[in-house]
Amino acid sequence: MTPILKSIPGRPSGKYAVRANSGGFCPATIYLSLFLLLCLHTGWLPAAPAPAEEIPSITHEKAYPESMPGWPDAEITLLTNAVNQPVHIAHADDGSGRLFIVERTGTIRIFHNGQILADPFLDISGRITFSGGEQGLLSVAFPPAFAAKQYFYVYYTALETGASIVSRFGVTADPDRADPTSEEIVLIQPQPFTNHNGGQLAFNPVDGYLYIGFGDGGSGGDPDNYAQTTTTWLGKILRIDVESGAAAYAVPADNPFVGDPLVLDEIWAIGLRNPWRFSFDRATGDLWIGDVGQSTWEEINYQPADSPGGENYGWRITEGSACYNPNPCSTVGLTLPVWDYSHITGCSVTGGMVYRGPANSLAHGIYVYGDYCTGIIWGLAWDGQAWVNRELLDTAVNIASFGQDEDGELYVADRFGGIYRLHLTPRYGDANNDGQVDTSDVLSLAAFLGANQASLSAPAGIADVNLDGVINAVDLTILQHRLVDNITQLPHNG
Ligand SMILES: [Ca+2]
Ligand SMILES: [Ca+2]
Ligand SMILES: [Ca+2]
Repeated sequence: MTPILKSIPGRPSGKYAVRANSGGFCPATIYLSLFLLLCLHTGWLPAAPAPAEEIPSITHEKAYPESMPGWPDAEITLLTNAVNQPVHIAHADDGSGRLFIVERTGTIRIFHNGQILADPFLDISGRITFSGGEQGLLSVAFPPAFAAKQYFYVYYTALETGASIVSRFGVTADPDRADPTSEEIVLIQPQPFTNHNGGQLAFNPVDGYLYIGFGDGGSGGDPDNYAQTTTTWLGKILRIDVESGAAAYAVPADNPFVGDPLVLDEIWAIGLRNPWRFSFDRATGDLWIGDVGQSTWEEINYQPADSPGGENYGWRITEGSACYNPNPCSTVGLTLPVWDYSHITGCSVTGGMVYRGPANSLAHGIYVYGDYCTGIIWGLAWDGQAWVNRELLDTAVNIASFGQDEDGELYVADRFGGIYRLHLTPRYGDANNDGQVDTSDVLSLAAFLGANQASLSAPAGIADVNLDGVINAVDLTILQHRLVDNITQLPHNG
């Protein structure tokens, strides 16, 4: 993936931002005038509403262009509510098709063949505390080649001490039951307060190392400035090697601060407040971090796969892209978020995942994330010049986590409810890729097919409304009939 210059687009206005070059709604009367002008200019004239066999002859065809992902239609469907306070969803990449649902209260449940198995995969509820709202069993991660290894890692808050513990557990002869007596502790991080524990574990698909997210230790405003203090793991993402056989782990030799006596060797990135859900793009290895803000800004951070690490994501100097403490501040040396949104729109970001599922290849590359409080799910993508953020769905879900299955399809965990499947379906006809199918798309498609050969904002598959593999006047006519003449339904999206 091309390294990205971190140009920060304007903040989202209202519920979501609209890309600067997107077409707005074009009333039919205005559209008709413009369209006629355009057609006169291009020499292509639309037929009057006509039966299919009289669709005008093809004047131009173009191969699919390269462009940004196509904004999808989104909906969620409940898979199961037979879970208690789910806060994480993972798969084992072992071909079993199982989803592992982490319950904050100390159990991991298996969702398989459409139901939650009666017996938990793991039950360590006797050794954790979840008395604080951000404490508990917070995530599970399966190492590369888990199918052969049959062990995995969890992050939890320890009973009595409240410390954060990362441990390894083995699976029994029954693949659906882990052995709670097999615990091997990888590391322990004492916690000064009960909140901001971070809690994400994830293996980087490129380097195979385990990444661990720690919050700033809690309270409010990071009173001890832990996130900018490089002699603590608090407020950091760590990168360690738990698979080389070294006990309990090894530090990769290419960690960014190895050899720097002022920084702990495990540290990969600093300046995080409460990285509640980070993930790696399964196709590229890019790292995406949702970092929960203090009281004003929620943020998304992006780290390309070829980064050597060592980024300072700013907290508590910055909250989102704004100065926090001190204020005013210098942002020299800081990596500011690629996107942030204010507490007008939400209150606590839940970082998500880049969509790579088979159900909608046109949407590949969109980073899907949400807000815990408002239940809004957004997509964030790079259009070649700027970051574009768009609301995909406004839900009633307290979004505790996103997850994906072995194929890459996405799921949503409701902290006070169940597990939902997130469906992202192509929005055929949205030629200008603004998230709406309207008459402005007819104009965009006509311009694309016309003599001036304008580029499409959407991946071409979106404009190929009859799915015959080419974009041509037939697609334009279908779209025109649907939207202007209101004669036919699009063959897709109803
Ligand atoms: Ca930050
Ligand atoms: Ca559109
Ligand atoms: Ca077509």
